[in-house]
Amino acid sequence: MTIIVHHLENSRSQRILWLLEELEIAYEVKRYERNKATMLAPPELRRVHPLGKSPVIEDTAAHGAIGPRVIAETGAIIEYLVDRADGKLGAPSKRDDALAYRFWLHYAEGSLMPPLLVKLVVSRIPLLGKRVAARIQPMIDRHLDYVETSLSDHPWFAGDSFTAADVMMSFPLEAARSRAGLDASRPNTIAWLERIHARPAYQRALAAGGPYAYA
Ligand SMILES: N[C@@H](CCC(=O)N[C@@H](CS)C(=O)NCC(=O)O)C(=O)O
Repeated sequence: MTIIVHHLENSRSQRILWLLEELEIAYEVKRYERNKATMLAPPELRRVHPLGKSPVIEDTAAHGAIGPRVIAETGAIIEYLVDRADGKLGAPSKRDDALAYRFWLHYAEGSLMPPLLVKLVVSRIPLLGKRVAARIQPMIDRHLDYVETSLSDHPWFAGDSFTAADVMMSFPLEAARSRAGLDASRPNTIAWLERIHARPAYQRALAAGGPYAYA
């Protein structure tokens, strides 16, 4: 076992378990629970990486500055694992598909997650929260419309084949379905969610990671 995944319940790290299953790389899961009041990660995660966030992986077969190599940030972990698997599920060979692959890999955390997170955080503020959250929804809707159109002429984000870009896009779209109005009015995106959830590797990752609220 060379990869240890520091997996926070109901979080972005579910994607890493799924990718490891798709790539058939053996791994061990260290599961952490959120603080019930604040929803933050427990302090133990800071002992693995100073940011104390999830996902973080340790590759015990590779050495960093001190001890096993530690990698944080979902996109960086995904690229690391794809490289480690000799490019499996990485950028397609067709130029346009390769550019789309890179785009979605960055877009998931760089553009789509921020308004979803802001909405989640402000909606928890008593009184004004719901009104502020409503002002953010049009911004999210524009993203969801863009995603819906992008999935209208091919089944996967980087074209005709499933890639790690689909893994990267899973968490924001699962979160959007759960709390930001993604529903059957965007059928391409819902069909994509159903396709990813039907993948055997996705199901194995669920079993490995424990309860996950967004599947
Ligand atoms: N952009 C980072 C975000 C990491 C992040 O914020 N992770 C959340 C889980 S979804 C977390 O650890 N939250 C708990 C906390 O901030 O204490 C990534 O994709 O890895």
